[in-house]
Amino acid sequence: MVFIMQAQPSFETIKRDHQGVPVVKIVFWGPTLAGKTTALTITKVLKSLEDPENVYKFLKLEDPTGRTLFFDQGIFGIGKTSAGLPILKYHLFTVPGQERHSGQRKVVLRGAHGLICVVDSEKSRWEENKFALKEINDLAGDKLANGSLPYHIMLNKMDLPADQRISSFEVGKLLSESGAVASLRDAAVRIIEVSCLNARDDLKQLLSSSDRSKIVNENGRLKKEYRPTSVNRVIKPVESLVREIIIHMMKQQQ
Ligand SMILES: Nc1nc2c(ncn2[C@@H]2O[C@H](COP(=O)(O)OP(=O)(O)OP(=O)(O)O)[C@@H](O)[C@H]2O)c(=O)[nH]1
Ligand SMILES: [Mg+2]
Repeated sequence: MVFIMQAQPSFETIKRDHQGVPVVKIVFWGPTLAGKTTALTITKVLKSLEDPENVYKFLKLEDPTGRTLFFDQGIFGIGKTSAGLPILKYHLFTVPGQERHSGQRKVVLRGAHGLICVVDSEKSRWEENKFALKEINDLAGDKLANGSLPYHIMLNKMDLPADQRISSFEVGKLLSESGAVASLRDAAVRIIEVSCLNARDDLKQLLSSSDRSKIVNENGRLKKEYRPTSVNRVIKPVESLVREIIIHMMKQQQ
């Protein structure tokens, strides 16, 4: 009898910070103006409302037109050990989407454990989306298809009128044709439709809510059930990736 050993995809090693807390790196990828910085900012605002002690760093580096220069970053934690440290930290980065910044994107991508590809649903941005997806596919090699670099696709700007938007199906087709996913079905489960604009507006409305005592707990933290749905959709890919990376981590330790 012949046994065929299947090679385990090699997952990026997880480093620990100076206090021994494991830190995972997640990168927001995508063309300029797709909404990467906006998505990171929403994550930061939500985390500051729900779990402020677990917000460690937030930094944006923009040019005068608001486009990212080099990268933005935020470091957030999960839970708390008896020593008062988080169980895990996740370090989020955005790449600068303008095509001329390809060198910086490569540097930012190095060592990533997870990826969120932000796709601009505006029809006129199809070529820019294609360029960004092709670039990540070329850089990541077979890591996307073999699961060693888990990823999600955030199809942003769903607030635009339907006739001005590309559909999830078209993005899925592009993904499966590029070889990043095994099939259209695989692509479909990785795509989430969001509107960072709606999420931002809903957060603003929540913050101006006249009855704050109802939405916060005894420590003044926003109760999870009051997370607006639009915001939940923006946060979901990060939360799913963190879960997937933890599972990888545990498998590797076995
Ligand atoms: N209509 C609409 N506009 C959005 C949405 N999300 C972001 N924007 C706008 O799109 C523009 C670009 O957003 P950014 O988050 O700065 O884009 P980026 O992907 O970080 O761009 P680079 O830093 O150049 O790579 C801003 O004017 C945002 O307000 C959305 O869901 N809908
Ligand atoms: Mg940006």
